[in-house]
Amino acid sequence: MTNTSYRPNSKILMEQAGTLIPGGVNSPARAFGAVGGTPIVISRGEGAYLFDADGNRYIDYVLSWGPMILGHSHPAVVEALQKTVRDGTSFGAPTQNENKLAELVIEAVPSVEMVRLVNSGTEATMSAIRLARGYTERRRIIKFSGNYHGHVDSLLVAAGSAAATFSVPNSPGVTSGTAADTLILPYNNPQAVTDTFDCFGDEIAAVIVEPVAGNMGCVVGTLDFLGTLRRETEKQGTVLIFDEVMSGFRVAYGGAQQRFGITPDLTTLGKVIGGGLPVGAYGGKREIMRYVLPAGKVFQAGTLSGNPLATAAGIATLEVLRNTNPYAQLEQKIQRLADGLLNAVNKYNIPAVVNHCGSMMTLFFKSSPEISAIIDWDTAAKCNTALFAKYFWSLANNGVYMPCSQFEAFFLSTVHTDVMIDETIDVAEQALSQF
Ligand code: KE4
Repeated sequence: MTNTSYRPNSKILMEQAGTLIPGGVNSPARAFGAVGGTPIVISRGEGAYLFDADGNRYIDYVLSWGPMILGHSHPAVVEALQKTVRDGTSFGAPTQNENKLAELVIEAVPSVEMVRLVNSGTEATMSAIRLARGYTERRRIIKFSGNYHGHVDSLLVAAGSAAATFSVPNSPGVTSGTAADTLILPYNNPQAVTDTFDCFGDEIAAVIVEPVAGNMGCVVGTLDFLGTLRRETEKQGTVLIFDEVMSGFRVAYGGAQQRFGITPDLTTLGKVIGGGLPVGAYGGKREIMRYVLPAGKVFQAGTLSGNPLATAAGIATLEVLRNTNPYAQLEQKIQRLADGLLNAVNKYNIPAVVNHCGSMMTLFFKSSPEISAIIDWDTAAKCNTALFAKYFWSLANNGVYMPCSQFEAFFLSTVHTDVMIDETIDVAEQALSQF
């Protein structure tokens, strides 16, 4: 194990950042709020490794919160960017790369017959919801507790007190009017879905769901739950949106919908399809997508949508994934890591479970042995976050960089080796022996 706890430059840089940027970060997920301490400032990435501003090396399991499935500075991506940048970075006009990336997405994702490229997962989910409302001419939407779909006003909501689970804002700046049309249901609860559709079915424009959730930690949607969603939405003419920003090209090349054989009406994507550059996308049935301006009347636009650099990185990434099909190998690696971590927690009698799907995973520190499984936000929220924080720092101080929250998933790349995984298990075991 390497001691990576000496980080004076991260401290200096974060002090400076704190005077310039709210909270010193351009996204709160990086602020280490859940684990305390000073965020680690990263200077570069290479393969499965990150190097911080003090030269410390870490095995990286955050992978930019999912995009870097090929690892950092993959030769194919670097070459594609170097080639593209010489010809200019953005024109605000159609380019061939946009057709190529659209083709790759359409070819890969079962539900997608047409696709619109945007710049982030948030833009994708925001646009998909607007499209579903425009297409159905209905206003209500359903989301699930523990699911995160980006900072879309209508989805920054918490379950209200009302029995009907109408929502209330959970961020200043989100109005009660915006929240009022959003219903929140418990994840992995088919009965709640059926009951809600019995009450509001023909008023519901869309259901948006993470088919494999990553934002309460990794929690896999059951076939019963996802199948109920598909049946109820079909019955009521509601648009079913699979938010595959995280699971897309991650749990299978065609995403969770390919893995589970359940086809939504619309799919949102991001992360992997940009190969580390800003790309989001929403796509689905031609019948619905033809409502999007200028083909239809549902407005959505973006200066840098489909820009040459981002599409070049996305194309390079998807072509490597399509041509090498690394998914079986990724599953073996994540199983190796899961087995090793479970052996370690069991060795020291620490109540914990591992959830994983494809190459995303979470080690949950249960608050008591009575909790048999983490299946939704209620069970996830009971986890021992103080223990998680201790675990996080013990790994971070010994060369293993995990997401800084119990309620995030971590990821493997195609360039994580068994040696790295075994080293990670050793570091984790050493950490857990101190608990
Ligand atoms: P972005 O706007 O951050 O590109 O995507 C939003 C989004 C939408 N849908 C799902 C399922 C997502 O996981 C995300 C973003 N994921 C978080 C990590 N849990 C991004 C990290 C961050 O916000 O910095």
